[in-house]
Amino acid sequence: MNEYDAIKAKIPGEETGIEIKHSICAICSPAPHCGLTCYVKDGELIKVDGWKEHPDSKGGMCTKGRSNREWLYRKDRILYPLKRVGERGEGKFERISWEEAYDIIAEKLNGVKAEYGADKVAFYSGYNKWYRSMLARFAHSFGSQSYGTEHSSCFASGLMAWQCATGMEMGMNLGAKLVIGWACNGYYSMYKLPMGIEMLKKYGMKYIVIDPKITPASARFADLHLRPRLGTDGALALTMANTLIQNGWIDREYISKYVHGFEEYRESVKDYTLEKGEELTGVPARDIMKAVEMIRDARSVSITESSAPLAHHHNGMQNYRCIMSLLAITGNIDTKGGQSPSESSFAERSTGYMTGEPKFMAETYPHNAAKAVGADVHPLWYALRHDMQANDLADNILAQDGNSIKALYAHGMNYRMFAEDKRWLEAFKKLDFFVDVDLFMTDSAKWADIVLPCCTSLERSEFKGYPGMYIMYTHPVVQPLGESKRDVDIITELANAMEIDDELLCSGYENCVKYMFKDIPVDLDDVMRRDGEVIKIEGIAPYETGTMLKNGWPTTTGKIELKNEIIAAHPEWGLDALPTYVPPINPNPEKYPLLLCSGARKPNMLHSRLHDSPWERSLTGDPVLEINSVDGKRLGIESGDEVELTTSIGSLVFKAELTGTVMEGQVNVYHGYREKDINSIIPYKELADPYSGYPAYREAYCSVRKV
Ligand SMILES: Nc1nc2c(c(=O)[nH]1)N[C@H]1C(S)=C(S)[C@@H](COP(=O)(O)OP(=O)(O)OC[C@H]3O[C@@H](n4cnc5c(=O)[nH]c(N)nc54)[C@H](O)[C@@H]3O)O[C@H]1N2
Ligand SMILES: Nc1nc2c(c(=O)[nH]1)N[C@H]1C(S)=C(S)[C@@H](COP(=O)(O)OP(=O)(O)OC[C@H]3O[C@@H](n4cnc5c(=O)[nH]c(N)nc54)[C@H](O)[C@@H]3O)O[C@H]1N2
Ligand SMILES: [Mo]
Repeated sequence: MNEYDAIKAKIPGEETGIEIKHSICAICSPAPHCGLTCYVKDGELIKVDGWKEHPDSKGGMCTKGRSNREWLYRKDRILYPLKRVGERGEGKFERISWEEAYDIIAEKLNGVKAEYGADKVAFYSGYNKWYRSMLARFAHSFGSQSYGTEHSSCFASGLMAWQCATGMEMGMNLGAKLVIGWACNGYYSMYKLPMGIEMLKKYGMKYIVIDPKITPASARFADLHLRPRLGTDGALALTMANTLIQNGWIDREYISKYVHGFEEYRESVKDYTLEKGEELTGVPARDIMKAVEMIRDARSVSITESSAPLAHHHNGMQNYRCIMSLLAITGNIDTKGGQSPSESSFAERSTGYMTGEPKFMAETYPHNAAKAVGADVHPLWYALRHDMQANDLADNILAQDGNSIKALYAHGMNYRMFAEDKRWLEAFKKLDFFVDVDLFMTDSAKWADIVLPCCTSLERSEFKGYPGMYIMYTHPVVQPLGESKRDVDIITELANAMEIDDELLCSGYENCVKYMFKDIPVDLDDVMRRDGEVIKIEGIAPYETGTMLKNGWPTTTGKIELKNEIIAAHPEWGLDALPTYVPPINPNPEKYPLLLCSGARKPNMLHSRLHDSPWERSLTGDPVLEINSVDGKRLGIESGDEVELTTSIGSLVFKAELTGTVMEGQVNVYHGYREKDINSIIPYKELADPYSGYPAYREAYCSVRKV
C-alpha cells in the first residue's frame, strides 16, 4: 500500500485529522468545472480527487484538475495588493492595503471619467467566466460600453453564426444518428465528450471527423475522416450543400416552412461541384460524396460546436455559417436528433433553466455612451454582441486620438493570447492607468499600475449551474492565501469605493445572483446552506423539441435565415448576407509556402495557465514545431533539428518534430509558451475575420528552414 492509499484507507478517521470537503476545478472555464473531493489537513490542501457523486463530472478528472494543489500553492501567487514603483513592465511593486488600492483606483478611474468621459475606460476579462456578469454591469453602471472578454477570440464567433441563422445560441445534440466532429478533438480539449461518443457509437451512432490532423478522435471513432486544408471548411461545406441540392437530398417541406433565403443560397452554391470542392480543399471528391451520402442516409444529423478552430480564420465566421447551413437544408435544426437551442443560462453554461443574468448585465447598459471599442472596425460584432472587440483595443490605444482608451481595468489580462501581441506592450505604455486582477504575477500584470490578488475556486464560495437543472454553492476548502479575495468582492468593494450609482451591484455577489434567480423555483439561501451538495431544481419543464420552429425564431424574418437580413440591411459593411467562402490569404506564396496552425489543444496545458506548474509542465514538454515527414525530408530537416519559422511579421526558432499526423503543406505549433510566443509572429489586421474580428491563429502562411 502506498502512502496515499494508506491515508485514504483511514478516511474518515479522527486520528488522521484529515477533513474531506468538496469544491470545483476552475482551471478550465466555464465547462466542465469538474467536481473535486479535497483532502484538507491543518488548513492545508493535501490532495484532490474526482468527486464521484457530482452529477456532471461523476468522479472524472484530467491531469489539469489533478494539478489544483500545485496551482493553489504556486510560488508566484500574488498575496497582497501591489502598487507599481518601477517603470511599467519592470515588475517593481510595493505592498499596499486594500483601502489604499481602492482609493487610488477610484480616484484614477473617476478622474478619467471626469476629464475624458466614462467611455475612455475599458474593462476586460480573460478566460475566467464566473464573475463576468458583475464585471459587465460594473462597466455599464460606470458608463462605458467597452467591456470585452476573451470571447473576442473564442466562442462568440460561432454564436454570431448562429445568431445570423436562428437568432440564438444552439448546441450539438448527442441524440443524433450522425454526428460530425467538425474541427474537434475532445480527447484533448474536453474529455467527457469522447466518453459519451464512445458509448453512443456502441448503439449505432455514426461519426465523421473533419480535421486536417490525425488525432485520437479521428483514429478512435471516425467512420469517415475528411482532411481539408486549414481554413477551407467553408468550401467543403458549400460543396456538400450543392451536392445535396443537386441530388434532391434535401428536406423541401422543412425549407419551405422554416427557412428564409433558400433560392438565393441555392444559386450562390451552384458552382461548388465535387471537382471544385476537391480543388479548393484537397479532400478527394469521392470522400466528399461519401460524407454527403452519410448525411442523406442518416435520420438525424448534428455538428459539434466550435469555439476556436473553425473560427480562427479570415473566413472563420462565414465558414461556420456554411457548415451550419447544411443542417438547415436537411431539416436538422430543432427536430429530433438535430441541433437544438442551448442558451447559456448562468455563468456561460447551459443548464436547462434560464436565469435573469442577461437582464442583470444589460439593464444598466449605457446606450447613449460612445460605441464600444471595435464597433467601427467590426460592425457586425458590435451589432450582435454590443460590447468591445478586445482584439481592436491595442490599436485603439496606439492611435492616441480622441477615441483612444485612457485606462484599463482587467481581471486576468494575458496579452499573449492576442495575435501580433507585441502591440500590447506598446499600448500598455500609452495608458494613463492600468489595473490587473490575477492569481499570479504574470508578464501582463507586470505592466499594471495596481495589481490586485484574487483567489482560486478552492478558496472561495461561488454559485455554479450544471446541465440537467442543477445548482450548487461552493464553500471555501481552505482560507484565501495572504490577503487575496474573490474577484466578485473586489468588484463590489471597488464599486462602493467609486460610489457607482448601482445599489444592486454595490450590495454584493450573493444578492446579485439572488436577483438573477428570482424567477427560478429554488431557494438560494437553502442552496447556500447545503455545503458540498449539488441540488436539482424541480418544477421547470425541459425544452420541447420543435418549439422554436412552431413559435418562430428571434431573427428579422422569424425563420431560420440562410440569408441574414441584418447584414443585408447594411450594404455599407461590405459583408455577405449569405454564407460565402473566401480562401485563406497568402501575402506572398513564393516566400510563404506553408500554412501554420497555432493552438490546437494539448492535454496537460491550458493557454498560459499551467506552464509554470512544474508537474504539469513536465507532462507537457517543451515547445516543438510539428511538420509532416515528407515536407521535413524535402527541407532537409530531421526530428530534433532547430528550425526557423517565419511569417510576414517575424521569426521564431523551434525544435522540429517530424510526424505523419500533420498534413503536408502545413505546420503545427502550440500556443501558451512564454519562451516561444507564437502570437508574437501571427499578424492580426491583415488576416483578421472582418465579420467577427477574430485573429487567424490557424491559417497564417509561413516558411520553415533548418538553422
Ligand atoms: N495562437 C493562439 N492563440 C490563442 C488561441 C489559439 O488557439 N491559438 N486560443 C484563443 C482562445 S480560444 C482563448 S479562450 C484564449 C485564452 O486566453 P486567456 O484569456 O489569456 O487565457 P488564460 O491564459 O488561461 O488566462 C488569462 C489569465 O487569467 C488568470 N486567471 C486564472 N484564474 C483566474 C481567476 O479566477 N480570476 C482572475 N482574475 N484571473 C484568473 C490567469 O492567471 C491568466 O493570467 O486564447 C486565445 N489565443
Ligand atoms: N487541454 C486543453 N483543453 C482545452 C483548452 C486548452 O488550452 N487545453 N482550451 C479550451 C478552450 S478555451 C477551447 S476554445 C477549446 C477548443 O477545443 P477544440 O474545439 O477541440 O479545439 P482544438 O483542440 O484547438 O482543435 C481541434 C481540432 O481542430 C483542428 N483544426 C484546426 N484548424 C482547423 C481547420 O481550419 N479546419 C478543420 N476542419 N479543423 C481544424 C485541429 O487540427 C485540432 O485537431 O478547448 C478547451 N479545452
Ligand atoms: Mo477558447
